[in-house]
Amino acid sequence: MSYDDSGDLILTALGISFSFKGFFVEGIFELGGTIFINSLRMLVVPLVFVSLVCGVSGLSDPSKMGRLGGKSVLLYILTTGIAITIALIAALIIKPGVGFQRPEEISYVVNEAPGLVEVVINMFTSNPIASLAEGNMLQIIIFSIVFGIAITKAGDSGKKIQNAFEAANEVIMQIVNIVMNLAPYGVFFLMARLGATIDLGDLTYIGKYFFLVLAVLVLHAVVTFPILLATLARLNPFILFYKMRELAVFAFSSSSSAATLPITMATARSKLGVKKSVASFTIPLGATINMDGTAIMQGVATVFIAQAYGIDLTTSQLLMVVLTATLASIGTAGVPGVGLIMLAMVLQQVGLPVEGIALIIGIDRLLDMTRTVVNVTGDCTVACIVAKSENELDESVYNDRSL
Ligand code: DAS
Repeated sequence: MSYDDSGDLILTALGISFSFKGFFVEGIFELGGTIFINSLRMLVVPLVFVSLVCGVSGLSDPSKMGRLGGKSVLLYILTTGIAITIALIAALIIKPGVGFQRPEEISYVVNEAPGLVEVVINMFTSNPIASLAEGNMLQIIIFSIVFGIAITKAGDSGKKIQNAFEAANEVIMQIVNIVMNLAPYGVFFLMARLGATIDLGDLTYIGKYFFLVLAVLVLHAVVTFPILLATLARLNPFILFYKMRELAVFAFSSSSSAATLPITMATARSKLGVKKSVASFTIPLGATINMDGTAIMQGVATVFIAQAYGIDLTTSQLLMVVLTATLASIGTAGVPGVGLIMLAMVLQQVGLPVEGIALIIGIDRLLDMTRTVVNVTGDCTVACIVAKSENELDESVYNDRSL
């Protein structure tokens, strides 16, 4: 059984829990749900630390970085920042979680959010081991980036450390696979617990969350990317969408930017006319550090969960969400469900209850499929913009609709 099979289990879980309301809440479902949430949280620190060090030590390789790498990283961070900002604004306007009776048995104390200056100072750790142990994600992210850059400047010693981190990353991705394969059971327990603690009427709030995420995903894909393509590269965005149709289907069905990478690469090169010198750098980079769709889910989910728990997010907390989600996406590999693991980190960082994931995990599968399409669309968009700016885009290929 894998992450894909969550759907059937959800209906079963909801059916059981509505029929035995209250009976299972304290027992097996509570236990199973908590174990699954903890397994997501368990992954956050090792996944972010190791994949970020790998990501940065790979991309800041001087022979690769240069103008091309700088443009790509800037555009990827820009589009992800735009995505999460749109998501936060939309969620603050629509208020999908306001009035949602949060699960009674989860008590929650609002952490006093630090001011912006304090946030910046706190980003630089005095003890990285303590930061890892405490799960201070901004400190871990900054330390990982610095550590990754230092690896590239340490010659053979750095290469040895980089190889060790690449190996560790492989192992950690196997742990992610194990946890994701257990996801259907975790979703079952969480939905059963949720079903026993909320009223049918509350499901409308989850529906509002679901459709708001979808709406922002579509908005970002059909507005932000076309504007960037038309203004920065003077390219017809409709041609990009038309040529990405097979790629979109695979990204949707696989829910994995990483698995889709070979098709993304082939699409960029043979259908969009991006030359190999650019595609071979920007596309793998994007599959790793560019997750606009995921950032959108994290933005809406964070506001939704805060509203469901009756918490008003301060401006510095909202900025922290933008910063954390944007930076964290740099090192996160594109595999099914990884957005949920990163959501746990964002919630932790802004002091919100990670248990709030239980409110949205049941409908995350379809959102994961959709946001993966947005992630790879962003990768192709940036690849075309960078290639055009480097005169490495064959426009006759890009404009050839027969391809
Ligand atoms: N499935 C991830 C990807 O491959 C996206 C996510 O989990 O949010 O891009």
